[in-house]
Amino acid sequence: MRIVHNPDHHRHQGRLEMFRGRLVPCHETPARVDHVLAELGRRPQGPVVLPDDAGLDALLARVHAPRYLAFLGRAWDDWVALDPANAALDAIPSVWPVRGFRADLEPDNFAARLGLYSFDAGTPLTAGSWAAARAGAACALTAARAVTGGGERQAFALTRPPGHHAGADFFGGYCFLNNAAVAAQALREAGAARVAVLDIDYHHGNGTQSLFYERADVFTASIHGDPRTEYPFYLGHADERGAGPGLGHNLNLPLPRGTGWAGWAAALDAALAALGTFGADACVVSLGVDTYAGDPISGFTLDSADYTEIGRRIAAALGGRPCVWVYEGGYAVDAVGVNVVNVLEGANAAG
Ligand code: OKS
Ligand code: ZN
Repeated sequence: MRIVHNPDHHRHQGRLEMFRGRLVPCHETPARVDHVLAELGRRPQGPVVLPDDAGLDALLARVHAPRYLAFLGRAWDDWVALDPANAALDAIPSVWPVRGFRADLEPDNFAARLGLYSFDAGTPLTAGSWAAARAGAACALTAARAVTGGGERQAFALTRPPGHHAGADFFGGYCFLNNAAVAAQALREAGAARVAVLDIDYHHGNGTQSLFYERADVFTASIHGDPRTEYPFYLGHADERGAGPGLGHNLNLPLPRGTGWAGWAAALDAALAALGTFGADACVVSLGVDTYAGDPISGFTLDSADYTEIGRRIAAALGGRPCVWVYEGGYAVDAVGVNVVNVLEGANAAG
């Protein structure tokens, strides 16, 4: 398995996120990737390579709205232009257009634009966020190329910030660019007629779901904490099955907070059966390890050994078809290295 490491991930380093009336230290830290890389040094799973961004900007424009990409590319400079003192602060939105407001017009005011293109106050935008996120999308693209003519069956995009909450024109949930969607689109354009995205992060992949909701060529499945009680709250219910040509091509498997291995593994088997029925030619896995019992912001109770079995089951179900693994959440920093590499080890053994 080829590992594509984002060398610019540390350039995104948010300081504080809004949580229940307080600004608290960000959970989504550079250590999350550093610990996985360190564990890969101890238990190598394949060559570690750097991303290649050839063709990336055109591909990004087929996943995200061009005006959103333009906004992200200059957001930091616009933030500092508001007030030079802002250079010492992260940009955090505090106003949003909800139902009935105009979303077609881009406000001249930067704070208003920041709200137009986001859905929470937990995702600080920093001086290096765009560089880190763009290099992360390049990792996803490079991983997709590795499994489509690049001589590998599996590849892992080892990157942060994560991506699965980011939609066509919005950031949130620590995500700016949807790396899994970039990989899925790249697999499609490399010739895979039917691509599946399997999201096993604790949180519903609302961005990924919305990007492919009306498409018949990309099947999306997500196993996650029930949005009635869990972030991102406003999407991820079982009755969301796709629309138009995509009807029947989205599967949500929400599980109650507290779910352990037995319940979670049954959902995984159901998702893998649905992928088989769909007839995916290639797969992208949004690999969050915030399903771990020790995760500070999540509510499932998987243990480290379970992750090996997850990798094994997914790779076995794919039967050698190309698979791109993309790092999403996971905040028990002392355990994320072991848990992620356990998945990759299980996948390598079965794939
Ligand atoms: C409120 C808490 C936000 C939770 C974000 C979850 C990010 C994640 N500030 N998504 O997969 O891990
Ligand atoms: Zn998550």
